[in-house]
Amino acid sequence: MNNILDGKKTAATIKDEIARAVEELQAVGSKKPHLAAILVGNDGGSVTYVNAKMRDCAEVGFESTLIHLEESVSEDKLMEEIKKLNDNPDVDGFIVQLPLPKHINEKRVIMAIRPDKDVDGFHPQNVGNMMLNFPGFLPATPYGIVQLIKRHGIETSGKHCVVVGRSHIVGSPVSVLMARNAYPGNCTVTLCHSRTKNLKELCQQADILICALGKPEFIQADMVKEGSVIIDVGTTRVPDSSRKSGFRLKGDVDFEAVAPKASFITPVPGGVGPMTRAMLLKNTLEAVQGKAY
Ligand code: L34
Repeated sequence: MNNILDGKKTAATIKDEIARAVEELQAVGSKKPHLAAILVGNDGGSVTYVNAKMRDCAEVGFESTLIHLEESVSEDKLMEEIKKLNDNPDVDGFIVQLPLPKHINEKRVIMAIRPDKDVDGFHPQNVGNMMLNFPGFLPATPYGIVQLIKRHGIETSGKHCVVVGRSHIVGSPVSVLMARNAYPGNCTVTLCHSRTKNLKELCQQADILICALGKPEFIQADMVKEGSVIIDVGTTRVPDSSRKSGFRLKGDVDFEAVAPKASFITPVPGGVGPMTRAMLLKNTLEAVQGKAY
């Protein structure tokens, strides 16, 4: 099929660009960009994603540091680690992988990260900058989605973009980016969530449908418009005894049924996930280049 939005390939191109920028930085005597990640506990998905992020760093010539804390770590101890990274001039950017264990106040954690090192773009200062179209860090998944659209030359101006899911890390910010007076952007955006009454009808009206709700195969063929662009953010692990791992990843979209109707569609895996990781690297490079702050 030639309507695949290949996130893996696009992410590889972006990583090549970043690797070249790192070489240029080093040629003028700058140090390597340095990304740190704090991982709390052993959630299967989180461990996989953070390890992949650390591998990505090596691939593009970044330095990386993984701080792995036990599930039972106290909030104060986590805050101490954040303070150390805030104060460490060698660290250009860092993330605290979510979700966090229930006993930790996520809001307090996000508020503690220095906005100019917040390469996840989760701090209210970066969220506000995004809303106002000021320089700052864009959250990696929404940033990856708009890059995927841009690098495939997909028209967005005047289109109806329907976003399903209003999370702080995907649905809400991507709805802002798609509505901005920019390219990609200039969409009429409808943000749908669990209380939306006529979800199916709204999805059927979408020129661009972005699904980020985490329910495997929620979007069926009869919910999408012929010729629409389908962006699937879901990566849910479902049991699969035929796999060595015992599971496989499923998106929010029934790919087999929906793909024939779509002008473009992202696969899972190999769609938005790799783009998320590439844009984290991009933000870290931008932190070094002083583009955001
Ligand atoms: N702080 N927490 C923070 N920042 C983030 O940007 C994230 N996110 C989400 C969860 N929590 C976070 C991620 O990193 C989701 N996410 C993420 C990152 C990478 C991938 C998926 C989700 C990814 O690489 N997916 C691959 C498959 C990986 C696998 O084999 O499991 C894919 O092809 O979709």
